[in-house]
Amino acid sequence: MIEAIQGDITKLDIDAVVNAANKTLLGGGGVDGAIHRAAGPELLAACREFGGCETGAARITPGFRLKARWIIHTPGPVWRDGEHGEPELLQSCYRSSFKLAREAGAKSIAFPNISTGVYGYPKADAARVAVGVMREENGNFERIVACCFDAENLGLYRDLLEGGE
Ligand code: AR6
Repeated sequence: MIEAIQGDITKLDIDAVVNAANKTLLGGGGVDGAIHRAAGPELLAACREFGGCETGAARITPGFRLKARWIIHTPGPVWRDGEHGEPELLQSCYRSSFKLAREAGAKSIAFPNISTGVYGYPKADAARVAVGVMREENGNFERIVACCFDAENLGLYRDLLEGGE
């Protein structure tokens, strides 16, 4: 099942949470900062080992102090005008994250609306990309969660999920 909820992704009781990271994987603001604070300093140490990550790719670490068993880190595209491969890169973030989750054996996974904060991707367009890939993967997971920090995002995801769009 795919569901949209409103809440803090760091608090979820779920197998895997996805982090909207940057290419250094060394933390930052937004959901990335919240995940690093909640998971503890071991997360930064684990992320250093990767030596960074390309936009649209993903890396997996343990969840450390989170309830989640795994954290999947994916740098989303910085929005310019939509003509610089942003939709394809964003789709690749979701596909790469789902692949790592499947390989790890995760049955439940939660995503923030990647790239729509600091990186400026229009929220409705990003949610449409997210839900498209979530539908492709729905059969491979027991639970896929769009974890929305704010009511605006919650409304966008609920409309997409209810509308069958
Ligand atoms: N739980 C769920 N969603 C959240 C949370 C949370 N605790 N906190 C924020 N969001 P952003 P980006 C939502 O800016 O645009 C960082 O500095 C937020 O409302 O976190 O991909 C990284 O290091 C928004 O909908 O990520 C990168 O440098 C969504 O998460 C850069 O920001 C994504 O917003 C990545 O920018």
